[in-house]
Amino acid sequence: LPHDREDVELAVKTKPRTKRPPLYKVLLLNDDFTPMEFVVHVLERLFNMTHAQAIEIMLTVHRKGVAVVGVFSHEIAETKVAQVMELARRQQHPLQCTMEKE
Ligand code: NFA
Repeated sequence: LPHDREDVELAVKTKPRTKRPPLYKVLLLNDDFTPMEFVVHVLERLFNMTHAQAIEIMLTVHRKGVAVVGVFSHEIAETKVAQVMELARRQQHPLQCTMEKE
């Protein structure tokens, strides 16, 4: 229990703060070489999108250069980025995936 003057002061003034962990957007970047069907496949497999959703997001990346494909905790976002990069590397596609704090 606070007893010193300073501790009492703090106990009165300090708002209880519930600290939520920050969220991270996973971004997919356009390029001129990765086949559209491969991007659709990645979105279906790693981001649990339906075929229609995956086509829609792939076309957004294709037209606009970048799109958010999901929002996750830091650890999950890192894993998703690594999984996309690994699938692309295995097929020798230049597809790029990054994350940024929301
Ligand atoms: N722009 C690529 C093409 O025309 C398709 C693509 C979409 C690549 C989304 C990367 C991300 N083949």
